[in-house]
Amino acid sequence: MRTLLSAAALAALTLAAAPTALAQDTPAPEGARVAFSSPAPGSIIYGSQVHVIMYAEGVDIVPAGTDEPASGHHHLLINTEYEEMDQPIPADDRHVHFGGGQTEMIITLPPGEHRLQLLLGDQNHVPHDPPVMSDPIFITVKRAAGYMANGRME
Ligand SMILES: [Cu+2]
Repeated sequence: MRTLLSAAALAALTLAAAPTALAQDTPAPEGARVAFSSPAPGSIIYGSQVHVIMYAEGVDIVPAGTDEPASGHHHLLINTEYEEMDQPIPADDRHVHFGGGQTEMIITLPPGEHRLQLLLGDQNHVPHDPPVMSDPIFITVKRAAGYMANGRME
């Protein structure tokens, strides 16, 4: 019985310690923030190419995998919201990683209204704690004048 109790006590201790031991949250640098320099909120963009320029202050923008305090890399959320802030940000059409430490990129979007948001990730692509993210912006992409659905110019 004594052994059982000890095992239980040990398990309780291990469980209590687990959240701290497993958490890989990188603390957000003091005063860090990210924002869109481009496009401007409410922009109407003709064509399909959107020039995204990502602003950051209070944090160094570095390539993914860089183990450096107060640093991170940009992620662009396209028409999605990310809520699993203790998990690595997935990489797909809606979660674009700028793992090279880029601060601007031309992306291609289909016609329509799009929600864009920036979310900083640490060296392991996990959001900081608390997350460093921009306000969402909404832009509208329209076909360039003269561009026909069949791909031919008028
Ligand atoms: Cu990433």
